[in-house]
Amino acid sequence: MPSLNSFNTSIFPTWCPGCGDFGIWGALKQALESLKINPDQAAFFFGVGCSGNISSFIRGYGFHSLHGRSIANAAGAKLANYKLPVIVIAGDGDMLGEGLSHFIHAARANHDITIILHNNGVFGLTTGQSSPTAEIGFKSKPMPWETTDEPINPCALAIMQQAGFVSRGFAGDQEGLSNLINQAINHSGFSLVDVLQPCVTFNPDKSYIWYRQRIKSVESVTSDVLTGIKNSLWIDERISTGIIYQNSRPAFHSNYPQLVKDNLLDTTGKKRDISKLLNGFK
Ligand SMILES: Cc1ncc(C[n+]2csc(CCOP(=O)(O)OP(=O)(O)O)c2C)c(N)n1
Ligand code: SF4
Repeated sequence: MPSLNSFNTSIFPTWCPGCGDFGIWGALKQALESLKINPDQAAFFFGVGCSGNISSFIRGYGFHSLHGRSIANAAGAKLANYKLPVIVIAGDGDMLGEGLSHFIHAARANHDITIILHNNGVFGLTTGQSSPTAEIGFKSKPMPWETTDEPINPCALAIMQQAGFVSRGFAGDQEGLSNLINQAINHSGFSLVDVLQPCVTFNPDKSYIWYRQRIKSVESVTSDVLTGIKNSLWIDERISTGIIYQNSRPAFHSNYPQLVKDNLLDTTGKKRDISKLLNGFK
């Protein structure tokens, strides 16, 4: 039986004091513990950023991807072993910038992977440039001119593609967030947890108080695309949290009997001799 400590490594997080990533880290460990998933029973795929640095702070099988490529690697792992819970952890810059096409295609294919999106409106690790979710008017030290681009709303985008499970959580509500992550992992199909994550250093205006004044639990989950998109929008100073949209579309792998009948890892893992291939690199 896993405990919260089962997922700790010998390295304590290097995030700035007060960073929302701490809450997400705690919520993830809590969700895994409640699901009784041991560190060796899931695979984590990390983007590049302060968020992706969690790779050093969470014990488990993991792959630190190239910038923007965590979803592509995660989808591949799921196809090779559909029995494995696959969790992607990345920032809004990584996933909605360079990685945006992977996000959209994985959502429309409904790959059975869980996305934990650290949404802080900035490229944190590279000192606060505006990310694709920054609101119009955002300014920071390395971005002295106001952002004029419309922000991307990852929940609306995922709903538009009829992803299976679309939710939004808050890093300042560890209990609620761990509950969302738990349900996202349990969902068979693409599951998004868009986490409102204060970056206290480079986006101090979007503080814990700022979010607390605006977040409101969504009244009910819907499977209607238009209602889901409407509920996902940041309107009138109100940001909905909770499970915003859910459907029962089959997950990508379950459309392919050959993947499900013989799990690729079980059938090919033991038999293949790759020495010839490796010798080619000598
Ligand atoms: C291919 C490539 N392009 C750019 C970078 C530089 N880079 C590193 S982290 C990062 C952005 C991180 O922002 P985000 O994904 O929002 O994560 P956060 O640090 O805010 O958690 C960038 C642009 C890189 N490492 N690799
Ligand atoms: S720069 Fe921002 S996102 Fe990165 S660790 Fe510091 S507070 Fe967190």
